[in-house]
Parts: sequence; C-alpha cells; structure tokens
Amino acid sequence: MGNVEKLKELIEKSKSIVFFGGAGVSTQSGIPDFRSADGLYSESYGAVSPETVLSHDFFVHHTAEFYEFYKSKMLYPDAQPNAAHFALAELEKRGKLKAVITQNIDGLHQKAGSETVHELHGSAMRNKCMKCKKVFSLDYVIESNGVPVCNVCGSTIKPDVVLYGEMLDDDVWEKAAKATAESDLLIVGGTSLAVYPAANIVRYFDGDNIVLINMSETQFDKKASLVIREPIGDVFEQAMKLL
Ligand code: CNA
Repeated sequence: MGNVEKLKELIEKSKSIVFFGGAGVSTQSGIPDFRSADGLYSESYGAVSPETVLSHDFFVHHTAEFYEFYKSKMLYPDAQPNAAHFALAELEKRGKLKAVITQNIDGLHQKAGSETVHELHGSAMRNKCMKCKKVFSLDYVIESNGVPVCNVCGSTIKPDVVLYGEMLDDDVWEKAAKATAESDLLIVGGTSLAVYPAANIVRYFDGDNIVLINMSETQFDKKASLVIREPIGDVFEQAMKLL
C-alpha cells in the first residue's frame, strides 16, 4: 500500500484529528519558509540573522529596520491557500478534524475556510497600537510608509505576532494542548520542529498514530507511524481524492 493510501486509512478510522503545521504548509502558496534550501535563512542580511531581526529587542530598538524586513520578507497579502489548507478545512467540515494548530502568521487556514485554528505565533492579519490598543488591518500596515503609526494616538503599531524572545499566548497554548491531548490522530506537516516552545505541542499527544509529512527529516520522525517526504499540498490533494 502506498503512503497516501495509508494516510487515507488512518484518516478514515480516526474521529478526532488534529493537524500541527508550520511554514512548509504555505511554501506551495508562494510563501518561503525559514529552513528549506531556498528559505529565508539561506539569504544573507549582512551580520544580522532573520531570527535577530524578528526579535522583540530588535523591534523595540530598531523599529524602522524591523518593518523594512517584515514588510518585504514576511508579508504576502496576495497568497492563496493551497490543497493542504483546503483539505484541512474540508476535513473539519466533515467532522473529522477538530483543530489546526499552526506556527504560521499568514492567515491562510482561515482563508481556506478552517474555523478552529490555534495560531501559536499569532497572525499578521491583526495589528495593534501599542498604546491605545486600536486594531488595524494588514492593509493598513502595508500601505503605511515605514513604521505604521496609530491614526488616533500616533503611537507605533505592532503586529500581533509572537517575536523571538516573547512568550506565547497562554490561552492559545492551552487550547492547542487540550485539542492535541484529546485527539486520536496527530498529523504534523511542513515544520522542521526546531522552534520552541511550539514544537513541544507534539508531546501532548497520547494516541497511537502520528503522521509526519515533511520534505526534510525531523527529530520526531522515529515517533511517527507514517512518514511522508512529499510536498504536503500534493499529499493532501491525492488523499482527498480517495476520501
Ligand atoms: P521551518 O523551520 O522553515 O521549516 C519548514 C519545514 O517545512 C522544513 O523542514 C521543510 O523541509 C518543510 N517543507 C517546506 N515546504 C514543504 C512542502 N511543500 N511540503 C512538506 N514539507 C515542506 O518552519 P517552521 O514553521 O517549522 O519554523 C517555525 C517558524 C517559521 C515559525 O515561527 C513561523 O512563524 C515562521 N514562518 C512562518 C511563515 C508563514 O506564516 N507562512 C513563513 C516563514 C516562516
């Protein structure tokens, strides 16, 4: 039996699936990840790594440079969901999938129709004035010149994303951990499982079957009952034809 048929069988016999993913879920939507060969980490930004630029300290002390990088490298307002996003939304509609847990900030799961999405690293779709807390759209941030400022109080706007050096939101984490603990099939995909604490979410899984769909090896492969090294959009596209 091929891997996709195995995945199909596991999905068929499961009642409560949780999907945990990362940047690799959106590469087929044209958004580069961090750790692939053509990911953001392979590009050079002088002495400063993307991890440094995307840190809380850098945001506070070099806000203009932060936004220059963030707007040009992290925002893809025209990106559209791919077959993986659509399949996960469809599985939720069919009552099979209980939650998507994502490290992505691109909002593509919601764009595809997913309703229960726990965004561990927040979302670029939401932006907030640091002083008066007024909420702004992604378009407002993109259309602003340089550092976006609040049109009420003039303070700096910060994207509602978790920067390096910041804590994850407790409430989001608890919901994600609970969904994982209650699931009977965990599908992990498009993530290097190298970013913590996000990667720890897999430890809450207490069921029998983990499926890992990732182009490169991860430290978690040994724990998976099925490892598929194909592009995740293609895998889900084929699986949905069988389901
Ligand atoms: P990562 O560390 O860049 O790992 C991505 C993984 O996905 C790699 O192991 C790749 O081999 C794999 N991969 C790439 N394309 C595919 C594909 N089509 N099918 C299957 N596997 C694929 O990304 P992580 O998410 O693990 O790292 C965490 C960071 C990256 C999070 O904080 C994200 O917020 C951040 N990030 C998010 C986005 C986004 O929102 N789309 C984009 C870039 C980075």
